[in-house]
Amino acid sequence: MGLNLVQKILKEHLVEGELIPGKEIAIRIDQTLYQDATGTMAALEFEMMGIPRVVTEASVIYVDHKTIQMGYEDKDDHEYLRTFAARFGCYYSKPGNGICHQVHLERFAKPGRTILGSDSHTPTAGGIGAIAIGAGGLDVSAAMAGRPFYMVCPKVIGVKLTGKLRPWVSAKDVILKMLQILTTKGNVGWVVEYFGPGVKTLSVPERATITNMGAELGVTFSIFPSDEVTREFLRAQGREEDWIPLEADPDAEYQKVIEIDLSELEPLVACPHSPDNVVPVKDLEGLVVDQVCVGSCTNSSYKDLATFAKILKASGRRCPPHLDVVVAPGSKQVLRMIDRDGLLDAMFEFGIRLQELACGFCIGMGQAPKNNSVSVRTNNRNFYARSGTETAGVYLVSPETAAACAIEGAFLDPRKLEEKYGVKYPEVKMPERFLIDDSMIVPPLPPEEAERIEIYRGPNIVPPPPNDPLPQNIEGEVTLRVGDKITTDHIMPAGQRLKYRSNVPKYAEFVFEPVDPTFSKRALENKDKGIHNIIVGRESYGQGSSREHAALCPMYLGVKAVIAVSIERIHRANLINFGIVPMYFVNPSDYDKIEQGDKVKIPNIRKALIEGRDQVDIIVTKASGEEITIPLRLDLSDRERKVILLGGMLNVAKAFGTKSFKEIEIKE
Ligand code: MIC
Ligand code: SF4
Repeated sequence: MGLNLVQKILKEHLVEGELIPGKEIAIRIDQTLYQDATGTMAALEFEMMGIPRVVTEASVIYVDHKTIQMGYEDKDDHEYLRTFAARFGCYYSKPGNGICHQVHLERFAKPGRTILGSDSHTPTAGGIGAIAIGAGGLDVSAAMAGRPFYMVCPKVIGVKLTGKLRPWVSAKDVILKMLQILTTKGNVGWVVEYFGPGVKTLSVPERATITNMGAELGVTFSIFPSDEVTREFLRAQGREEDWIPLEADPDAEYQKVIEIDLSELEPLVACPHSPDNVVPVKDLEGLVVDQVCVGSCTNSSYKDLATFAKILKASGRRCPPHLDVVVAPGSKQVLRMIDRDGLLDAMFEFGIRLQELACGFCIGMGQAPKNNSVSVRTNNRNFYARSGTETAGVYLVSPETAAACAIEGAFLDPRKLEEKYGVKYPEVKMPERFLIDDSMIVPPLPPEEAERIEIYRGPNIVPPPPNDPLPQNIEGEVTLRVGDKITTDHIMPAGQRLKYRSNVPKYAEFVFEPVDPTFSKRALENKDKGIHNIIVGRESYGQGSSREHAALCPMYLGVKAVIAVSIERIHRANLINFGIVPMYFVNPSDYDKIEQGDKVKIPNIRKALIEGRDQVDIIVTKASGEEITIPLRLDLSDRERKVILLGGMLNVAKAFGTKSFKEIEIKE
């Protein structure tokens, strides 16, 4: 039997284990990326590992999230990262150079490589034929130090693309269709591989839009073949030598196959507050729009912005008075090219507000919409409160639909633009040569010079707090009980709070702020009294971002276990990395038996982990005094059990350096 593309690249990089879906494997990592919001903590963790220099082909640090700089904290963090990069042999992409995933695709990603990034949208680079995975900062730091990355050998969904997108329908609609089919729940342990005749009709940035939002499906990564289209993209980026052809064998097999006929798709929109809440744009026509935001790592390529700008220009209209149209190009390359082509001016003529080349509105850094408003955006997440305004609804669309909404001031199916405003669909060709300017990417220093660099540490740089090994018994209370699809934006809000990413005690004050602002204080009080905190969730707990702070800050507050029906992949790995036990209901209906405030005892949890047990019983005491026993599944690999027993990955690194897990023995 032939191999699919995923199997081929994994096989090349396999360090431990066998390629059997569901079994834990370890793979070698070629490239890594940090961004500034997760990178400061990850870099501090790297420093604790005591490695003199990164060992990867390329490790890049991007400053793109914390660029508003209200107060000294953000710039202090940038300076820490800049000097860290110089000291340890990383590339440093300066603030203003662009969004990590867009720039990485343009300048670093290569087909056939493995890329690990401390950001959940790292799979964007799957558009170029790389296996690109989002992970917690600690895992990325370990890869920079030469440790392999551990993951569950994935099951592969093959998505056969046929046909060709019709005018006004674009890559965003493909991934919104995928979200409609697969939803954001239940895809842990899967990856997506695109194949079929439709692939060649999509440019690399379009493919990258599709792999980018694979993160919203909850799959570990998504990947496209590397073909002539990939070669042309790399040639236009001046890096044809990075190209290799890569595709599945003709007789490759997939665990599941979905077929999408591109020519049958229509413009789609994801409604608040979940990226899988997808309906056709035509169903919302007439709904007044208050804000349109174009950009983010999903749709900020040259093609996206050129298409958007050309539509605005062709309409000959001006921005309606009630509407704000915000544009954040993805990289300096994109901005300079649309400027060169006169398209920036066309957008200004329409009446846009230009934002910095950064994540910005996507992560709630500025542009918070007004209360109870409708915000139409081309980014990838519309989670509750992420925009910075709890009462606003965010709708996720393509650049074409964003343009139609901007012109109309209300929802409009972009296919109606021709009839209503005389706008013909603009054909934007991929440039033969992109404008290449790497002057804002600082390359690594040679080792002799790097050793002399002193790392800058401002007062906001606080090393990660220590954790104790797992106690014999967990005894405490359900400090918080939440429902389905709790995202890491619920657990650890970004936006205004982002500046505390390198200061855990301070950031921990905001854990679960959008859900229950009293949580942090209550948890800390329990911790001071020796009462363990336990969180209970339902399905898809920990969706969304890779921010390890959603585990690290709860750890600091004394959270010892998270009990849920299902937990998303990156968050689960982060919990383990910080010594918190992820546990699952054997009977999902037992969720209903637990209430917030119930007392919980998990006797001999330490022993259970040492013995490698799969299931434990917990004793829940209700306010009435009634006691119930609930069975929970553990589902941990041997390696994961060791990490938790030792109190997290930092303790492992401190005590055992780069020793393999097989050599680590824990007796009691
Ligand atoms: C996001 O889109 O939520 C972020 C901000 O890029 C995060 C990383 C972070 O929280 O810093 C992600 O996607 O991993
Ligand atoms: Fe930045 Fe938004 Fe992309 Fe996250 S999803 S990396 S915040 S642009």
